Amino acid sequence: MALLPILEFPDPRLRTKAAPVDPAEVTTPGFQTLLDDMFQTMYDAPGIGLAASQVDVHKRFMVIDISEEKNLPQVFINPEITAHDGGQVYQEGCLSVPGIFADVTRADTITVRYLDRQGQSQELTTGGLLAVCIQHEMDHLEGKLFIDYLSPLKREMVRKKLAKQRKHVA
Ligand code: GNR
Ligand code: NI
Repeated sequence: MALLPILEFPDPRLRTKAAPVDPAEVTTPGFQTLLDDMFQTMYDAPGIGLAASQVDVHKRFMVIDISEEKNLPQVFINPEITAHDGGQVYQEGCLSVPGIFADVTRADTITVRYLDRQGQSQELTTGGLLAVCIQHEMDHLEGKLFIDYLSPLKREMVRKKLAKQRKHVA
């Protein structure tokens, strides 16, 4: 297994629209190893989700584990939201926008169709944090970041804060 480098804003590669995964690829050793590497990278970070786009793989899938014990890994391949209801506000963060947290409004309940890591078609209706996380990861697959929902003024504050953080690291 391997830790993968996570792309950080404003890397233009985070703006790539990801292409569908060929279902025949899902069960190949190469794809299964990539899933394991993404889980290891996500747990190490630590984070509750990781989209392939964040590790410079521009295909439509992500790994998620919102459990306390970090023992409920979930894989969503070629996800499609087929229904959504209501709204919820959650303070989001992103491994690609480190140190920044902001409220984002998203659907409260979603139904998502996807392939699991065995390549089997699944449908899940869920709410709360898992629904937030799925929507956040699906945005990555479209090249979208949670800070895109902020007002121009707040986004400018984020850009300055990140530039300052980087200056201190450098
Ligand atoms: O680790 C993460 N936490 C989080 C918190 C609130 C809303 C979304 C997330 S996803 C984030 C990991 C990440 O950047 N996934 O793309
Ligand atoms: Ni993110």
